[in-house]
Amino acid sequence: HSGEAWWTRAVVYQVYPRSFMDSNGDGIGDLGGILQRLDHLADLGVDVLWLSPVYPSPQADNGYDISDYQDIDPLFGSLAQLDELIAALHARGMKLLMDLVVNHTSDAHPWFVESRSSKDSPKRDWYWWRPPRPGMAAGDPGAEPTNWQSFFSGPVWQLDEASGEYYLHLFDRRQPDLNWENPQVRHAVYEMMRWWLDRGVDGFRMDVINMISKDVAPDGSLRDGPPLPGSSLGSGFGSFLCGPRIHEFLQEMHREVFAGRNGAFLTVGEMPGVTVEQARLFTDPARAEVDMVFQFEHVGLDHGTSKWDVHPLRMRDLKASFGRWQAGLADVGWNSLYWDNHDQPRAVSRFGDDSPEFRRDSATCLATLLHLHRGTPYVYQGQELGMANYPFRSLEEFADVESLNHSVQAVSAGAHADEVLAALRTMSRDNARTPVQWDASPHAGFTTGTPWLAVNPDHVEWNADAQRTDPSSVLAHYRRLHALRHELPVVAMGDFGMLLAEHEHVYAFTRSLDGVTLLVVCNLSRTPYGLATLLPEAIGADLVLGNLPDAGDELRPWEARVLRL
Ligand code: ISL
Ligand code: CA
Repeated sequence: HSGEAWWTRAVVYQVYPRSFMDSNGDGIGDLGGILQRLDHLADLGVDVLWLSPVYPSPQADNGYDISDYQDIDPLFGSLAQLDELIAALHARGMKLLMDLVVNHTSDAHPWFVESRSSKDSPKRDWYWWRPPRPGMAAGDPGAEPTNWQSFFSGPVWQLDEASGEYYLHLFDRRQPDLNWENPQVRHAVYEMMRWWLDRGVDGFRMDVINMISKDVAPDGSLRDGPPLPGSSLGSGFGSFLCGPRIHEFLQEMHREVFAGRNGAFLTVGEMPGVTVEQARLFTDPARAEVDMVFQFEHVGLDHGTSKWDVHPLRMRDLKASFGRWQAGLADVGWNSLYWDNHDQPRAVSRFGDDSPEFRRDSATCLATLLHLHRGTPYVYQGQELGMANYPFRSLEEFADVESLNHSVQAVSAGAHADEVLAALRTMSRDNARTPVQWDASPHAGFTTGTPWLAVNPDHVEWNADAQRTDPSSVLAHYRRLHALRHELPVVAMGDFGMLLAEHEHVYAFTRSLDGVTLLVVCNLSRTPYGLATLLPEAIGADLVLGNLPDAGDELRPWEARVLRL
Protein backbone atom coordinates (compact mmCIF):
# COMPACT_ATOMS: atom_id res chain seq x y z
CA HIS A 1 0.00 0.00 0.00
CA SER A 2 1.22 3.50 -0.80
CA GLY A 3 0.43 4.33 2.83
CA GLU A 4 0.94 7.92 3.73
CA ALA A 5 3.69 8.82 1.28
CA TRP A 6 4.14 12.61 1.28
CA TRP A 7 3.12 12.91 -2.35
CA THR A 8 -0.40 11.67 -1.61
CA ARG A 9 -1.00 15.11 -0.09
CA ALA A 10 0.94 17.03 -2.71
CA VAL A 11 -0.08 19.08 -5.74
CA VAL A 12 2.36 19.21 -8.63
CA TYR A 13 2.57 22.22 -10.95
CA GLN A 14 4.14 21.83 -14.39
CA VAL A 15 6.23 24.62 -15.85
CA TYR A 16 6.92 24.54 -19.59
CA PRO A 17 9.79 27.00 -19.31
CA ARG A 18 9.73 28.37 -22.83
CA SER A 19 6.19 29.69 -22.29
CA PHE A 20 6.15 30.53 -18.58
CA MET A 21 7.99 33.84 -18.09
CA ASP A 22 10.74 35.60 -20.04
CA SER A 23 13.22 37.60 -17.95
CA ASN A 24 15.51 38.99 -20.65
CA GLY A 25 13.25 40.10 -23.47
CA ASP A 26 14.26 37.52 -26.08
CA GLY A 27 10.68 36.26 -26.21
CA ILE A 28 11.49 32.88 -24.68
CA GLY A 29 10.72 31.97 -21.10
CA ASP A 30 13.68 31.13 -18.87
CA LEU A 31 14.87 30.25 -15.37
CA GLY A 32 15.15 33.91 -14.43
CA GLY A 33 11.46 34.23 -15.29
CA ILE A 34 10.51 31.27 -13.11
CA LEU A 35 12.45 32.80 -10.22
CA GLN A 36 10.44 36.01 -10.66
CA ARG A 37 7.14 34.18 -10.47
CA LEU A 38 7.64 31.88 -7.50
CA ASP A 39 5.13 33.92 -5.48
CA HIS A 40 2.46 32.79 -7.91
CA LEU A 41 3.22 29.15 -7.12
CA ALA A 42 3.42 29.71 -3.38
CA ASP A 43 0.14 31.63 -3.43
CA LEU A 44 -1.49 28.82 -5.39
CA GLY A 45 -0.43 26.34 -2.73
CA VAL A 46 1.49 23.88 -4.88
CA ASP A 47 4.05 21.55 -3.34
CA VAL A 48 6.14 20.44 -6.28
CA LEU A 49 7.33 22.11 -9.46
CA TRP A 50 7.88 19.81 -12.42
CA LEU A 51 10.15 21.58 -14.85
CA SER A 52 10.03 20.53 -18.50
CA PRO A 53 13.51 20.22 -20.08
CA VAL A 54 15.96 23.09 -19.74
CA TYR A 55 19.08 21.18 -20.82
CA PRO A 56 21.24 22.13 -23.81
CA SER A 57 19.28 21.20 -26.91
CA PRO A 58 18.90 22.11 -30.58
CA GLN A 59 15.20 22.63 -29.61
CA ALA A 60 13.84 20.46 -32.41
CA ASP A 61 11.18 19.31 -29.92
CA ASN A 62 11.43 22.26 -27.50
CA GLY A 63 14.07 20.61 -25.34
CA TYR A 64 12.83 17.00 -25.47
CA ASP A 65 15.86 16.52 -27.73
CA ILE A 66 18.76 16.80 -25.30
CA SER A 67 22.38 17.23 -26.34
CA ASP A 68 23.86 17.44 -22.82
CA TYR A 69 22.18 15.96 -19.75
CA GLN A 70 24.31 17.83 -17.24
CA ASP A 71 24.01 21.48 -18.08
CA ILE A 72 21.45 24.21 -18.78
CA ASP A 73 20.79 25.63 -22.23
CA PRO A 74 21.91 29.29 -22.34
CA LEU A 75 18.47 29.97 -23.80
CA PHE A 76 17.08 29.20 -20.35
CA GLY A 77 19.94 30.39 -18.14
CA SER A 78 22.72 28.64 -16.27
CA LEU A 79 23.44 25.91 -13.77
CA ALA A 80 23.96 28.62 -11.16
CA GLN A 81 20.36 29.76 -11.74
CA LEU A 82 19.12 26.19 -11.51
CA ASP A 83 20.86 25.92 -8.13
CA GLU A 84 19.23 29.19 -7.18
CA LEU A 85 15.85 27.77 -8.17
CA ILE A 86 16.38 24.63 -6.08
CA ALA A 87 17.32 26.77 -3.07
CA ALA A 88 14.43 29.20 -3.55
CA LEU A 89 11.91 26.36 -3.85
CA HIS A 90 13.27 24.52 -0.85
CA ALA A 91 13.20 27.74 1.18
CA ARG A 92 9.46 27.90 0.48
CA GLY A 93 8.88 24.25 1.28
CA MET A 94 8.50 23.25 -2.37
CA LYS A 95 10.31 20.57 -4.30
CA LEU A 96 11.73 20.36 -7.81
CA LEU A 97 11.15 17.53 -10.30
CA MET A 98 13.39 17.50 -13.35
CA ASP A 99 12.28 16.05 -16.68
CA LEU A 100 14.24 12.91 -17.48
CA VAL A 101 14.30 12.26 -21.23
CA VAL A 102 16.31 9.07 -21.69
CA ASN A 103 14.38 7.04 -24.24
CA HIS A 104 16.21 9.15 -26.79
CA THR A 105 18.77 11.94 -27.06
CA SER A 106 19.19 14.68 -29.61
CA ASP A 107 21.09 13.69 -32.75
CA ALA A 108 23.50 16.43 -31.66
CA HIS A 109 24.33 14.62 -28.40
CA PRO A 110 28.05 13.63 -28.39
CA TRP A 111 26.97 10.01 -27.75
CA PHE A 112 25.03 9.94 -31.02
CA VAL A 113 27.65 11.90 -32.95
CA GLU A 114 30.18 9.29 -31.85
CA SER A 115 27.78 6.40 -32.54
CA ARG A 116 27.06 7.64 -36.04
CA SER A 117 30.74 8.27 -36.87
CA SER A 118 31.48 4.66 -37.83
CA LYS A 119 30.15 1.11 -37.68
CA ASP A 120 33.15 0.32 -35.46
CA SER A 121 32.57 3.14 -33.00
CA PRO A 122 32.61 1.95 -29.38
CA LYS A 123 29.29 3.78 -29.03
CA ARG A 124 27.72 2.27 -32.18
CA ASP A 125 25.64 -0.03 -30.01
CA TRP A 126 24.39 2.82 -27.78
CA TYR A 127 21.66 3.43 -30.39
CA TRP A 128 19.60 1.14 -32.65
CA TRP A 129 21.42 0.74 -35.97
CA ARG A 130 20.03 -1.77 -38.45
CA PRO A 131 20.73 -2.67 -42.09
CA PRO A 132 17.94 -2.41 -44.68
CA ARG A 133 15.38 -5.20 -44.94
CA PRO A 134 16.95 -8.38 -46.36
CA GLY A 135 17.04 -8.31 -50.15
CA MET A 136 16.50 -4.56 -50.38
CA ALA A 137 18.87 -1.65 -50.86
CA ALA A 138 19.27 1.21 -48.42
CA GLY A 139 16.87 3.99 -49.31
CA ASP A 140 14.49 1.83 -51.38
CA PRO A 141 10.87 2.49 -50.54
CA GLY A 142 9.90 -0.04 -47.88
CA ALA A 143 13.51 -0.98 -47.10
CA GLU A 144 13.16 0.21 -43.51
CA PRO A 145 14.11 -2.58 -41.08
CA THR A 146 10.59 -2.76 -39.60
CA ASN A 147 7.13 -1.32 -40.33
CA TRP A 148 6.97 0.71 -37.12
CA GLN A 149 5.40 4.15 -37.35
CA SER A 150 6.76 7.20 -35.54
CA PHE A 151 4.67 9.24 -33.10
CA PHE A 152 5.54 12.21 -35.23
CA SER A 153 4.46 10.79 -38.64
CA GLY A 154 6.31 8.50 -41.04
CA PRO A 155 8.58 5.55 -40.35
CA VAL A 156 10.69 5.31 -37.18
CA TRP A 157 13.79 4.61 -39.28
CA GLN A 158 16.14 7.23 -40.69
CA LEU A 159 18.78 6.25 -43.22
CA ASP A 160 22.31 7.39 -42.52
CA GLU A 161 23.85 7.64 -46.00
CA ALA A 162 27.42 7.35 -44.74
CA SER A 163 27.08 3.84 -43.32
CA GLY A 164 24.06 2.67 -45.31
CA GLU A 165 22.33 1.76 -42.05
CA TYR A 166 19.16 3.07 -40.46
CA TYR A 167 18.75 4.34 -36.92
CA LEU A 168 15.61 4.10 -34.85
CA HIS A 169 13.66 7.17 -33.68
CA LEU A 170 10.22 6.69 -32.14
CA PHE A 171 9.79 10.47 -32.28
CA ASP A 172 11.37 12.96 -34.67
CA ARG A 173 14.41 11.92 -36.74
CA ARG A 174 16.41 14.34 -34.62
CA GLN A 175 15.58 12.22 -31.54
CA PRO A 176 17.42 8.88 -31.96
CA ASP A 177 16.45 6.15 -29.45
CA LEU A 178 19.04 4.98 -26.93
CA ASN A 179 19.69 1.25 -26.77
CA TRP A 180 18.82 0.25 -23.22
CA GLU A 181 19.92 -3.33 -23.92
CA ASN A 182 23.45 -1.99 -23.59
CA PRO A 183 24.41 -1.84 -19.87
CA GLN A 184 26.82 1.06 -20.52
CA VAL A 185 23.88 3.18 -21.63
CA ARG A 186 21.89 2.34 -18.54
CA HIS A 187 24.75 3.08 -16.18
CA ALA A 188 25.55 6.37 -17.88
CA VAL A 189 21.92 7.39 -17.30
CA TYR A 190 21.95 6.31 -13.64
CA GLU A 191 25.15 8.24 -13.03
CA MET A 192 23.60 11.35 -14.52
CA MET A 193 20.50 10.93 -12.35
CA ARG A 194 22.64 10.61 -9.21
CA TRP A 195 24.44 13.80 -10.22
CA TRP A 196 21.13 15.69 -10.28
CA LEU A 197 20.01 14.26 -6.94
CA ASP A 198 23.36 15.26 -5.45
CA ARG A 199 22.62 18.77 -6.70
CA GLY A 200 19.41 18.80 -4.68
CA VAL A 201 16.59 17.94 -7.08
CA ASP A 202 13.76 15.92 -5.58
CA GLY A 203 12.92 13.50 -8.33
CA PHE A 204 12.07 13.03 -11.97
CA ARG A 205 9.20 13.01 -14.40
CA MET A 206 10.34 10.30 -16.81
CA ASP A 207 9.54 10.96 -20.45
CA VAL A 208 8.01 7.99 -22.36
CA ILE A 209 9.77 5.71 -19.93
CA ASN A 210 7.65 2.68 -20.88
CA MET A 211 9.31 2.70 -24.32
CA ILE A 212 12.90 2.03 -23.25
CA SER A 213 12.60 -1.75 -23.60
CA LYS A 214 12.11 -2.86 -27.20
CA ASP A 215 10.96 -6.35 -28.11
CA VAL A 216 14.21 -7.81 -29.44
CA ALA A 217 14.15 -11.24 -31.13
CA PRO A 218 16.56 -13.90 -29.82
CA ASP A 219 18.81 -13.23 -32.82
CA GLY A 220 18.95 -9.51 -31.93
CA SER A 221 16.63 -8.31 -34.67
CA LEU A 222 13.59 -6.08 -34.36
CA ARG A 223 10.45 -7.35 -36.07
CA ASP A 224 7.40 -6.02 -37.90
CA GLY A 225 4.45 -5.45 -35.62
CA PRO A 226 0.76 -5.96 -36.35
CA PRO A 227 -1.50 -2.93 -36.04
CA LEU A 228 -2.91 -2.80 -32.51
CA PRO A 229 -6.60 -3.70 -32.72
CA GLY A 230 -8.97 -1.06 -31.40
CA SER A 231 -6.17 1.43 -30.92
CA SER A 232 -5.28 4.66 -32.63
CA LEU A 233 -1.59 3.74 -32.38
CA GLY A 234 0.21 2.56 -35.49
CA SER A 235 2.04 -0.64 -36.39
CA GLY A 236 4.85 -1.57 -34.10
CA PHE A 237 3.55 0.00 -30.92
CA GLY A 238 3.19 -3.47 -29.45
CA SER A 239 6.95 -3.86 -29.95
CA PHE A 240 8.05 -1.04 -27.70
CA LEU A 241 5.26 -0.12 -25.27
CA CYS A 242 6.02 -1.82 -21.93
CA GLY A 243 8.52 -4.13 -23.62
CA PRO A 244 9.89 -7.36 -22.11
CA ARG A 245 12.55 -5.81 -19.88
CA ILE A 246 10.75 -2.65 -18.76
CA HIS A 247 10.17 -3.74 -15.16
CA GLU A 248 13.71 -5.03 -14.87
CA PHE A 249 15.13 -1.71 -16.12
CA LEU A 250 13.01 0.40 -13.77
CA GLN A 251 13.89 -1.78 -10.79
CA GLU A 252 17.55 -1.52 -11.68
CA MET A 253 17.22 2.26 -11.99
CA HIS A 254 15.56 2.45 -8.60
CA ARG A 255 18.29 0.35 -7.01
CA GLU A 256 21.11 2.28 -8.64
CA VAL A 257 19.72 5.79 -8.15
CA PHE A 258 17.33 5.96 -5.18
CA ALA A 259 17.89 2.97 -2.90
CA GLY A 260 19.65 3.89 0.33
CA ARG A 261 19.50 7.60 -0.39
CA ASN A 262 17.96 9.84 2.25
CA GLY A 263 15.25 12.19 1.11
CA ALA A 264 11.63 12.50 0.09
CA PHE A 265 11.72 11.81 -3.64
CA LEU A 266 9.05 11.53 -6.29
CA THR A 267 9.16 9.64 -9.55
CA VAL A 268 6.44 9.70 -12.16
CA GLY A 269 6.73 7.69 -15.36
CA GLU A 270 5.05 9.03 -18.47
CA MET A 271 3.59 5.95 -20.14
CA PRO A 272 1.53 6.25 -23.32
CA GLY A 273 -0.58 3.14 -23.87
CA VAL A 274 -0.09 1.78 -20.35
CA THR A 275 -2.93 -0.42 -19.05
CA VAL A 276 -4.33 -0.42 -15.50
CA GLU A 277 -2.89 -3.89 -14.95
CA GLN A 278 0.59 -2.72 -15.99
CA ALA A 279 0.27 0.45 -13.92
CA ARG A 280 -0.45 -1.63 -10.83
CA LEU A 281 2.88 -3.36 -11.32
CA PHE A 282 4.78 -0.14 -12.05
CA THR A 283 3.42 1.62 -8.95
CA ASP A 284 3.30 -1.21 -6.41
CA PRO A 285 5.70 0.12 -3.75
CA ALA A 286 6.85 -3.41 -2.97
CA ARG A 287 8.31 -3.66 -6.49
CA ALA A 288 10.30 -0.39 -6.21
CA GLU A 289 9.86 0.92 -9.78
CA VAL A 290 8.13 4.36 -9.86
CA ASP A 291 5.73 6.14 -7.49
CA MET A 292 3.07 6.85 -10.09
CA VAL A 293 2.53 6.90 -13.85
CA PHE A 294 0.87 9.22 -16.32
CA GLN A 295 -1.64 7.09 -18.19
CA PHE A 296 -3.27 8.20 -21.45
CA GLU A 297 -6.64 6.52 -21.58
CA HIS A 298 -8.77 9.58 -20.83
CA VAL A 299 -6.87 11.79 -23.26
CA GLY A 300 -7.42 9.22 -26.03
CA LEU A 301 -11.20 9.05 -25.73
CA ASP A 302 -11.72 11.72 -28.39
CA HIS A 303 -9.27 10.13 -30.84
CA GLY A 304 -10.43 8.09 -33.83
CA THR A 305 -7.91 6.33 -36.05
CA SER A 306 -5.34 8.88 -34.84
CA LYS A 307 -5.31 11.93 -32.59
CA TRP A 308 -5.99 14.06 -35.68
CA ASP A 309 -9.22 12.18 -36.32
CA VAL A 310 -11.15 14.04 -33.65
CA HIS A 311 -14.32 12.50 -32.24
CA PRO A 312 -16.80 14.04 -29.87
CA LEU A 313 -16.13 12.90 -26.32
CA ARG A 314 -18.85 11.02 -24.44
CA MET A 315 -18.79 11.88 -20.77
CA ARG A 316 -19.89 8.36 -19.93
CA ASP A 317 -16.70 7.02 -21.49
CA LEU A 318 -14.70 9.41 -19.34
CA LYS A 319 -16.43 8.20 -16.20
CA ALA A 320 -15.95 4.57 -17.14
CA SER A 321 -12.26 5.15 -17.78
CA PHE A 322 -11.51 7.09 -14.60
CA GLY A 323 -13.66 4.67 -12.65
CA ARG A 324 -11.58 1.71 -13.82
CA TRP A 325 -8.32 3.45 -12.94
CA GLN A 326 -9.60 4.39 -9.51
CA ALA A 327 -10.69 0.82 -8.84
CA GLY A 328 -7.61 -0.75 -10.40
CA LEU A 329 -5.17 1.18 -8.23
CA ALA A 330 -7.27 1.23 -5.06
CA ASP A 331 -5.39 -1.23 -2.89
CA VAL A 332 -2.05 -1.35 -4.68
CA GLY A 333 -0.33 1.51 -6.49
CA TRP A 334 -1.26 5.13 -6.98
CA ASN A 335 -2.87 7.35 -9.63
CA SER A 336 -1.65 10.61 -11.01
CA LEU A 337 -4.44 12.96 -12.08
CA TYR A 338 -4.21 15.37 -15.00
CA TRP A 339 -6.27 17.07 -17.66
CA ASP A 340 -3.63 19.31 -19.17
CA ASN A 341 0.03 19.23 -20.00
CA HIS A 342 2.26 20.64 -22.74
CA ASP A 343 1.15 17.87 -25.15
CA GLN A 344 -2.61 18.25 -24.80
CA PRO A 345 -5.07 20.87 -25.96
CA ARG A 346 -6.47 22.98 -23.13
CA ALA A 347 -8.95 21.09 -20.95
CA VAL A 348 -11.48 23.90 -20.68
CA SER A 349 -11.78 23.87 -24.49
CA ARG A 350 -11.69 20.09 -24.76
CA PHE A 351 -13.63 18.68 -21.82
CA GLY A 352 -15.32 21.88 -20.64
CA ASP A 353 -17.17 24.69 -22.39
CA ASP A 354 -15.02 27.68 -23.29
CA SER A 355 -17.91 29.87 -24.41
CA PRO A 356 -17.91 33.16 -22.47
CA GLU A 357 -20.95 32.05 -20.52
CA PHE A 358 -19.55 28.81 -19.15
CA ARG A 359 -15.79 29.09 -19.32
CA ARG A 360 -15.22 29.99 -15.69
CA ASP A 361 -17.78 27.52 -14.38
CA SER A 362 -16.60 24.62 -16.53
CA ALA A 363 -12.94 25.29 -15.68
CA THR A 364 -13.68 25.20 -11.96
CA CYS A 365 -16.02 22.22 -12.35
CA LEU A 366 -13.37 20.18 -14.14
CA ALA A 367 -10.79 21.20 -11.56
CA THR A 368 -13.02 20.04 -8.71
CA LEU A 369 -13.86 16.76 -10.38
CA LEU A 370 -10.27 15.80 -11.06
CA HIS A 371 -8.84 17.07 -7.82
CA LEU A 372 -11.27 15.08 -5.68
CA HIS A 373 -10.30 11.76 -7.25
CA ARG A 374 -7.81 9.61 -5.39
CA GLY A 375 -4.35 10.35 -6.70
CA THR A 376 -1.80 13.14 -7.00
CA PRO A 377 -3.12 16.09 -9.05
CA TYR A 378 -0.99 17.85 -11.65
CA VAL A 379 -1.76 21.41 -12.72
CA TYR A 380 -0.28 22.65 -15.99
CA GLN A 381 0.71 26.32 -16.20
CA GLY A 382 -2.27 28.47 -17.14
CA GLN A 383 -4.80 25.77 -16.26
CA GLU A 384 -5.29 27.55 -12.92
CA LEU A 385 -6.30 30.64 -14.93
CA GLY A 386 -8.75 28.86 -17.20
CA MET A 387 -6.50 29.36 -20.24
CA ALA A 388 -8.14 28.07 -23.42
CA ASN A 389 -7.10 26.87 -26.89
CA TYR A 390 -5.65 29.47 -29.24
CA PRO A 391 -7.78 30.66 -32.19
CA PHE A 392 -5.40 29.48 -34.94
CA ARG A 393 -6.36 30.73 -38.40
CA SER A 394 -3.72 29.21 -40.66
CA LEU A 395 -1.22 26.37 -40.86
CA GLU A 396 1.64 28.89 -40.78
CA GLU A 397 0.88 29.73 -37.17
CA PHE A 398 1.96 26.36 -35.78
CA ALA A 399 5.44 25.77 -34.38
CA ASP A 400 5.28 22.29 -32.87
CA VAL A 401 7.25 19.55 -34.63
CA GLU A 402 4.42 17.03 -34.24
CA SER A 403 1.92 19.45 -35.80
CA LEU A 404 4.29 20.46 -38.60
CA ASN A 405 5.24 16.87 -39.47
CA HIS A 406 1.58 15.89 -39.49
CA SER A 407 0.54 18.79 -41.65
CA VAL A 408 3.27 18.14 -44.25
CA GLN A 409 2.47 14.43 -44.33
CA ALA A 410 -1.33 14.90 -44.44
CA VAL A 411 -1.25 17.55 -47.17
CA SER A 412 1.12 15.45 -49.30
CA ALA A 413 -1.21 12.46 -48.82
CA GLY A 414 -3.98 14.57 -50.40
CA ALA A 415 -5.80 15.97 -47.37
CA HIS A 416 -7.44 19.37 -47.75
CA ALA A 417 -5.62 22.21 -45.97
CA ASP A 418 -8.89 23.21 -44.26
CA GLU A 419 -9.32 19.71 -42.89
CA VAL A 420 -5.77 19.66 -41.55
CA LEU A 421 -6.24 23.09 -40.01
CA ALA A 422 -9.45 21.97 -38.29
CA ALA A 423 -7.68 19.00 -36.71
CA LEU A 424 -4.67 21.06 -35.63
CA ARG A 425 -6.88 23.76 -34.15
CA THR A 426 -8.51 21.19 -31.93
CA MET A 427 -5.59 18.91 -31.08
CA SER A 428 -2.28 20.69 -31.68
CA ARG A 429 0.11 20.79 -28.76
CA ASP A 430 0.65 24.48 -29.51
CA ASN A 431 -2.70 25.14 -27.85
CA ALA A 432 -0.98 24.42 -24.55
CA ARG A 433 2.19 26.28 -25.41
CA THR A 434 1.08 29.87 -25.87
CA PRO A 435 2.60 32.12 -23.21
CA VAL A 436 1.17 32.25 -19.72
CA GLN A 437 -1.19 35.17 -19.35
CA TRP A 438 0.06 37.21 -16.42
CA ASP A 439 -1.71 40.50 -17.12
CA ALA A 440 -3.69 42.48 -19.70
CA SER A 441 -0.69 44.26 -21.26
CA PRO A 442 0.21 43.66 -24.95
CA HIS A 443 2.31 40.49 -24.42
CA ALA A 444 0.40 39.49 -21.30
CA GLY A 445 3.35 40.37 -19.06
CA PHE A 446 5.20 37.33 -20.43
CA THR A 447 7.92 39.25 -22.26
CA THR A 448 9.03 42.75 -23.14
CA GLY A 449 10.15 41.40 -26.53
CA THR A 450 8.33 39.40 -29.19
CA PRO A 451 6.93 36.13 -27.82
CA TRP A 452 8.18 32.98 -29.63
CA LEU A 453 4.56 31.84 -29.98
CA ALA A 454 1.64 34.26 -30.09
CA VAL A 455 -0.12 35.23 -26.89
CA ASN A 456 -3.80 34.33 -26.87
CA PRO A 457 -5.79 37.54 -27.56
CA ASP A 458 -8.17 36.58 -24.74
CA HIS A 459 -5.45 37.51 -22.22
CA VAL A 460 -6.97 40.98 -21.88
CA GLU A 461 -9.75 39.33 -19.91
CA TRP A 462 -8.17 36.04 -18.78
CA ASN A 463 -5.01 36.69 -16.80
CA ALA A 464 -3.44 36.15 -13.40
CA ASP A 465 -3.57 39.82 -12.38
CA ALA A 466 -7.31 40.03 -12.89
CA GLN A 467 -7.89 36.81 -10.96
CA ARG A 468 -5.51 37.14 -8.04
CA THR A 469 -7.80 39.20 -5.83
CA ASP A 470 -11.11 37.98 -7.23
CA PRO A 471 -12.57 35.31 -4.91
CA SER A 472 -14.80 33.97 -7.69
CA SER A 473 -11.91 33.45 -10.12
CA VAL A 474 -10.63 30.14 -11.47
CA LEU A 475 -7.35 30.88 -9.69
CA ALA A 476 -9.07 31.35 -6.33
CA HIS A 477 -10.91 28.08 -6.82
CA TYR A 478 -7.67 26.18 -7.47
CA ARG A 479 -6.22 27.76 -4.34
CA ARG A 480 -9.18 26.45 -2.31
CA LEU A 481 -8.89 22.97 -3.80
CA HIS A 482 -5.21 22.79 -2.87
CA ALA A 483 -5.90 24.00 0.65
CA LEU A 484 -8.61 21.34 0.99
CA ARG A 485 -6.16 18.57 0.12
CA HIS A 486 -3.72 19.88 2.68
CA GLU A 487 -6.42 20.06 5.37
CA LEU A 488 -8.53 16.95 4.87
CA PRO A 489 -6.95 13.50 4.94
CA VAL A 490 -10.00 12.08 3.15
CA VAL A 491 -9.11 14.10 0.03
CA ALA A 492 -5.73 12.43 -0.16
CA MET A 493 -6.41 8.92 1.06
CA GLY A 494 -10.17 8.34 1.02
CA ASP A 495 -11.62 5.35 -0.80
CA PHE A 496 -13.34 6.16 -4.09
CA GLY A 497 -16.87 5.02 -4.95
CA MET A 498 -18.46 5.89 -8.31
CA LEU A 499 -22.15 6.85 -8.35
CA LEU A 500 -24.59 7.23 -11.28
CA ALA A 501 -22.15 5.41 -13.58
CA GLU A 502 -24.60 5.47 -16.49
CA HIS A 503 -25.54 9.14 -16.30
CA GLU A 504 -24.36 11.08 -19.35
CA HIS A 505 -23.93 14.46 -17.62
CA VAL A 506 -23.75 14.18 -13.87
CA TYR A 507 -20.46 12.86 -12.54
CA ALA A 508 -20.80 11.86 -8.89
CA PHE A 509 -18.71 9.88 -6.43
CA THR A 510 -17.90 9.45 -2.78
CA ARG A 511 -14.60 9.51 -0.93
CA SER A 512 -14.45 7.99 2.51
CA LEU A 513 -11.89 7.60 5.25
CA ASP A 514 -12.18 6.92 8.98
CA GLY A 515 -15.88 7.69 9.18
CA VAL A 516 -15.68 10.85 7.06
CA THR A 517 -17.53 10.71 3.74
CA LEU A 518 -17.44 13.31 1.02
CA LEU A 519 -19.95 13.35 -1.80
CA VAL A 520 -18.71 15.03 -4.98
CA VAL A 521 -21.30 16.04 -7.60
CA CYS A 522 -20.41 17.69 -10.89
CA ASN A 523 -22.65 18.68 -13.77
CA LEU A 524 -20.66 18.31 -16.99
CA SER A 525 -23.26 19.98 -19.16
CA ARG A 526 -25.46 23.01 -19.76
CA THR A 527 -28.54 21.10 -18.58
CA PRO A 528 -29.67 21.68 -15.00
CA TYR A 529 -30.59 18.61 -12.91
CA GLY A 530 -32.77 18.32 -9.84
CA LEU A 531 -30.74 16.81 -7.03
CA ALA A 532 -33.74 15.61 -5.03
CA THR A 533 -34.43 12.81 -7.48
CA LEU A 534 -30.87 12.20 -8.64
CA LEU A 535 -28.97 12.19 -5.33
CA PRO A 536 -31.33 12.74 -2.40
CA GLU A 537 -28.44 12.38 0.08
CA ALA A 538 -27.01 15.61 -1.32
CA ILE A 539 -29.97 17.63 -0.07
CA GLY A 540 -29.12 19.26 3.22
CA ALA A 541 -25.53 17.93 3.31
CA ASP A 542 -22.83 20.41 4.38
CA LEU A 543 -21.15 22.20 1.52
CA VAL A 544 -17.38 21.93 1.92
CA LEU A 545 -16.56 23.57 -1.38
CA GLY A 546 -18.59 24.61 -4.41
CA ASN A 547 -17.89 26.53 -7.59
CA LEU A 548 -21.14 28.55 -7.67
CA PRO A 549 -22.74 30.70 -4.98
CA ASP A 550 -25.97 29.85 -3.15
CA ALA A 551 -26.21 26.12 -3.72
CA GLY A 552 -29.81 24.95 -3.81
CA ASP A 553 -31.71 21.81 -4.81
CA GLU A 554 -30.88 22.24 -8.46
CA LEU A 555 -27.48 21.34 -9.84
CA ARG A 556 -26.85 24.16 -12.30
CA PRO A 557 -24.88 23.97 -15.59
CA TRP A 558 -21.25 23.08 -14.82
CA GLU A 559 -21.86 23.29 -11.10
CA ALA A 560 -19.57 21.27 -8.83
CA ARG A 561 -20.07 20.57 -5.14
CA VAL A 562 -18.04 18.83 -2.53
CA LEU A 563 -20.40 17.86 0.28
CA ARG A 564 -19.87 16.24 3.62
CA LEU A 565 -22.39 13.50 4.43
O1 ISL B 1 1.98 14.52 -27.80
C1 ISL B 1 1.50 13.44 -27.94
C2 ISL B 1 0.21 13.36 -28.54
O2 ISL B 1 0.35 12.94 -29.87
C3 ISL B 1 2.12 12.20 -27.51
O3 ISL B 1 2.19 11.24 -28.49
C4 ISL B 1 3.48 12.50 -26.98
O4 ISL B 1 4.38 12.62 -28.00
C5 ISL B 1 3.84 11.40 -26.06
O5 ISL B 1 2.95 11.54 -25.01
C6 ISL B 1 5.25 11.52 -25.53
O6 ISL B 1 5.47 12.78 -24.99
C7 ISL B 1 6.72 13.07 -24.46
O7 ISL B 1 7.78 12.69 -25.30
C8 ISL B 1 7.91 13.39 -26.55
C9 ISL B 1 7.77 14.90 -26.41
O8 ISL B 1 7.59 15.46 -27.67
C10 ISL B 1 6.61 15.28 -25.52
O9 ISL B 1 6.55 16.66 -25.38
C11 ISL B 1 6.80 14.56 -24.22
O10 ISL B 1 5.86 14.93 -23.25
C12 ISL B 1 9.27 13.05 -27.07
O11 ISL B 1 10.23 13.32 -26.10
CA1 CA C 1 14.40 34.63 -22.22
